Amino acid sequence: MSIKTKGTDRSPSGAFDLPAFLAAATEAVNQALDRYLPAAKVRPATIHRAMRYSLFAGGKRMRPALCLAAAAACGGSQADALPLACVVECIHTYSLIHDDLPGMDNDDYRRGKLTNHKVFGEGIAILAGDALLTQAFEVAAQCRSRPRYSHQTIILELARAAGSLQLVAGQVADLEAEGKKIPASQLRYIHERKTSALLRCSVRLGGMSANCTPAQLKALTDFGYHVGLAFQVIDDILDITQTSEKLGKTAGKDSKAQKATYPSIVGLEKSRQIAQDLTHRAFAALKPFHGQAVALEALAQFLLKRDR
Ligand code: GRG
Repeated sequence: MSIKTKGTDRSPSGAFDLPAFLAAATEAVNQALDRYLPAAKVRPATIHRAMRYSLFAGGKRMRPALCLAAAAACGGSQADALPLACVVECIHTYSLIHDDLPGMDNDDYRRGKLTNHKVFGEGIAILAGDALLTQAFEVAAQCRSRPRYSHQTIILELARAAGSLQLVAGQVADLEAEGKKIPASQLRYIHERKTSALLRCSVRLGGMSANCTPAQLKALTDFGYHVGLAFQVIDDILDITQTSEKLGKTAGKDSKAQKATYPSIVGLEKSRQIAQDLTHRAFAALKPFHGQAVALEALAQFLLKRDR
């Protein structure tokens, strides 16, 4: 069955119905994640409860939605994209659990709830992150390979996005930049890795699940890169313009931790302009889809306007 981005996903006015798409994607992803993860009672129950606690804490599921939307743009099926949508959410959740640890950002709240280590203790939180990262590769190894994309290609894609040259590199550079004045080029380096790498990987994996052409993969890569950068600029803006209640995590943490952000370097207005420009570049990347990438377009617009 192909992913609906036409028909029932059209609102009565004929525009793409993003809320309906997001609700259906979230429901499908939550059900699939529930199937992939060991049940909370499975021994050792503590680790499975901790993994599930953060995974089902109410994240926005943007990476899975991007993965499913990319598959739809390439004419793929939900059944083929869903495992990879779950994989990117497992890696994302692992990174949040570890980011919140006392040795990293030391945060008490995430996704509107106490952070994993506050509930389960530091040791179990570290292990819950480790187990979610490993779970991601277990699920990826069982997904359906496609003529152009073998399991090896898919697993390499994930390992590179999550490894010490991308996601981990971003976190290292972020930690090392704390309390320092860094140039905008270094901030871009951090954002490319800590945020954009996994978003770009999400859309690329969606495309791969649909056996996309090399030209489509290139377009998705360009789209994911720019949406990923915009996502982080918006995240920095929200950190200073929204409340902790709205964000579900401690607001104002960046300036408190003397973190370099776009607003701190170029100001709020210029940051908004940068986020808009990056989103326009993301739209431009979708040209080769000739209007077939409606869900990706709607998601990029939604991410630019998001308030949490
Ligand atoms: C620990 C290896 C390692 C990496 C951590 C994810 C991360 C890197 C740090 C968390 C802080 C941060 C600002 C990361 C950038 C990505 C980002 C904005 C994450 C929040 O993503 P959302 O808003 O969160 O999609 P939900 O909870 O909705 O899934």
